[in-house]
Amino acid sequence: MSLLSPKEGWYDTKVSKDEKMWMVIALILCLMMFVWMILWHVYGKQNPSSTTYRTTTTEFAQLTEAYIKRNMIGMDNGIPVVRPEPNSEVFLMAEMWRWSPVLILVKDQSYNFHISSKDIVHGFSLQPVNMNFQVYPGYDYVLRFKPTELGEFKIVCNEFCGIGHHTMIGKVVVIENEEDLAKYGYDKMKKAPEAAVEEGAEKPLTESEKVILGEQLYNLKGCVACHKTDGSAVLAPAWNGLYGKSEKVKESGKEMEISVDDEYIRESIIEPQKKIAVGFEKAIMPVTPMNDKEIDQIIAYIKSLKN
Ligand code: HEC
Ligand SMILES: [Cu+2]
Repeated sequence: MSLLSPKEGWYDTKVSKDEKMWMVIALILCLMMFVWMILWHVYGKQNPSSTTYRTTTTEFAQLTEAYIKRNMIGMDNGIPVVRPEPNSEVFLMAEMWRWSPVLILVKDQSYNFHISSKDIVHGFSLQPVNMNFQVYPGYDYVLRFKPTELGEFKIVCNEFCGIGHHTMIGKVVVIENEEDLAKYGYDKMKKAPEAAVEEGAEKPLTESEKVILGEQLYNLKGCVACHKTDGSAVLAPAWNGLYGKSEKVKESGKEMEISVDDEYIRESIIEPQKKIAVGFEKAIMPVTPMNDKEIDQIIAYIKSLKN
């Protein structure tokens, strides 16, 4: 029972003319909106007509990581850079709090983007063109993507996703030719050799393939933070001209002279504190777990860096 009951017999009183008119107008509006809902989808470019697959966060993360490993050409501020072939399948993953990888696309070429999230809901928002798309975990959204403008585009997250939300900025770079790469500092990057990334492939790598992989590791594993290749040695010894050089090191306080060869580099990576380069006693090199193959590639890379 409500507080104020309507008058007895209200159900049988006639609806007034005004009221009927408003109901008809509302009905017409409803029908118009309903029709527009369909037309908007087709003409309004509001909803992406995309294919969507069910996936899991783990599966999508594995696919993206394998994709990045196969196609990356370098790093940009700690995020891998990928240069996909036109018309290929491209993986882009949202995670707390980054978009990975950075993509280099060619103007007027099409790509099939697969977008998903590694953790929670994020929003894909391409700026400044203001293209928006909600990214739910567990779904692989396939969007056909054809850049028609040159330049650098930012991907921001437009779904509040936690403390690092505002730092979640990705990048798409649209180029026309090879010269454009230099503008973004991507001209020196190289793609990993195919033989190196095929799972289980045991084809021996050539020296130059090892050098490319070594350079990728140098970026991926963070050696780049301390070791430079332009001769500057602020935090740690520079890597150019390092191989073959004779160097003063300290082992348990005793100074001695060694020559930088494969064995010394291997030891420096596995046990950084054993022999310490004189002049760098204060800085501490962290232990980075690496397997034999990776250490070989690092050695090849250091060897390739002449003065
Ligand atoms: C936090 C800074 C830092 C990072 C990161 C770092 N190193 Fe070092 N590294 C040093 C310092 C400092 C030395 C010199 C002292 C020593 O020998 O321990 C050094 C020495 C070396 C040496 C011997 C060079 C020489 O002249 O004696 C090698 C080889 C080396 N690092 C490899 C690596 C590799 C490979 C990585 C990446 C997996 C790496 N470092 C990451 C700081 C760093
Ligand atoms: Cu986000």
